[in-house]
Amino acid sequence: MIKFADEAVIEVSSGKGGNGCIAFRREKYVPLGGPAGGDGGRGGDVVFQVKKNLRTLAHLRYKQQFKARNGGDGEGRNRFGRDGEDVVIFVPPGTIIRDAETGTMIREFTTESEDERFVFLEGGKGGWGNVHFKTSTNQAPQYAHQGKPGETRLLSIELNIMADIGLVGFPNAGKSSLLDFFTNARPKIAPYPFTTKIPNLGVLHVEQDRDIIIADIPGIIEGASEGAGLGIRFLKHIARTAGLVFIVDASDEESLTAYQKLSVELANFSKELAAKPRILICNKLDLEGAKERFEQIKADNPNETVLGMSVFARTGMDEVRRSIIALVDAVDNASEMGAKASKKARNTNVIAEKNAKSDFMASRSDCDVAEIQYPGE
Ligand SMILES: Nc1nc2c(ncn2[C@@H]2O[C@H](COP(=O)(O)OP(=O)(O)OP(=O)(O)O)[C@@H](O)[C@H]2O)c(=O)[nH]1
Ligand SMILES: [Mg+2]
Repeated sequence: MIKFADEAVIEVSSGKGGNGCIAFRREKYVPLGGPAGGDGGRGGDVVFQVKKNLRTLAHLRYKQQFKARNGGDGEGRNRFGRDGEDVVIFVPPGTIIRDAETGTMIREFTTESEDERFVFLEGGKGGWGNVHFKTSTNQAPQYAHQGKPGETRLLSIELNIMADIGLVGFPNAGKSSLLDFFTNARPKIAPYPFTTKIPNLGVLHVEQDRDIIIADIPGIIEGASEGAGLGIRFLKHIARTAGLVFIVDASDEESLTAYQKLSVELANFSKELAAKPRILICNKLDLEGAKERFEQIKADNPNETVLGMSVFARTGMDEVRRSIIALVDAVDNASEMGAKASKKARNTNVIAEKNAKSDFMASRSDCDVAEIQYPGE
C-alpha cells in the first residue's frame, strides 16, 4: 500500500490560571467588611480531537502555535475569574503525537471516533482570592494566590497517509494527467508508456477539512499478473483504497477491450481488489474517433459508471470530480451504516502497518517515492 509520513512540528501551550484577588467588602452600614477577593479562573487546556475527514496534517503546517486562553483574574465582591478557553487541535485518524525533543510517544489515535477528547496539557489552576485566608487572628488578609502557570511543549505530529482512490490503466492513458489536474501533486507526464515508475500521491481538496488522497501507480499491461511490464506489484499499494478509477485512452483502438483486460489482470492479482467499487473514464475525447469509442464502451458496459473526459480540452472534468467524491462517499456511508466497508479497515490499519516492510514506504524526506506538495511550499 502506498503510504508516506506526513509530519508537522507544533508548539502547544495551556493557559495560565487567573490570579486571586485581594479585596474587601465596602458596603454602607457594614463598617468592617471582611475579605471579598474572588478566585482566578482556570487556564484553558490543550486538547486533541480526531476529525475523520481530515486526511493530512497540512492544517498544522500553516499554523504551528496553539495557545489556550489564560484564566481571568478574580475580582472583588467574591467574583471568580472566567475560565480560559481550551485550544482544540483537530487531527486525522492514524495520527501519532510525540514529544519533539525526546521522541517519546504521547498518544496514537487509531480509531475514527470523533468523540474522543485527549486532554494533553491542563491549564494552570486559578489562584485563591483573599476570602480563603481569613482566620480568627487575621480578619483582613492582605494576600491572595497567584494563578499557576500554563505549560508549553513542542510536539512532533506524524501521520501515515493512505490513498482513498487508486488509478488503474494501461500506460499512457492519462493517469498522471488526471492526478496533475485534480490534485496538488505534479507527477511527470510524457507521451510514452511507463512514464510513471513509482507511485505518486496527490491530495484532492474537496472542502474545508475534507481531502481525498489519490494514488497514481505505474501503468498495467496485459500479462502483468504473469510478470509483464512493470508487473502488478504496485497494485498492492492500492489494496486498501475505497475505490478504483479505471482510465482508458479512447483515442486508441485498444481502448475498446482495455477495461476487460485490466479487470482480468486485477482479478488475477486479488479478488478483493477486483471487487472494489469503481468508475471507468474514457480519456482524450479531444482526439479523433475517441467520442465514438466512448459511446461504444458505454454501451458495452451498461452496469458500470462510464464517464468521458479530455484533460487537454478540460471537458468532462467536473463530472469526473463529482464521481470520484461520490465513490469515496459511498464507501464511507456504507461503513457508517455498519457494513464495515474498507474505509474503517484502512484507517485502523494505519498504525498496525506502520512498521510493515514495504518497498515503497516513504517519508517526506524521500519524497520522490510519494509526494505531497503543499500549496505555497
Ligand atoms: N490529446 C490528449 N492527450 C492527453 C490527454 N490526457 C493526457 N494526454 C497525454 O497522454 C500522454 C500520457 O499521459 P500520462 O498522464 O503521462 O499517462 P499515464 O497513464 O500516467 O502513463 P504512464 O505513467 O506511462 O502509465 C501525455 O503525453 C499526455 O499529455 C487528453 O485528454 N488529450
Ligand atoms: Mg503516469
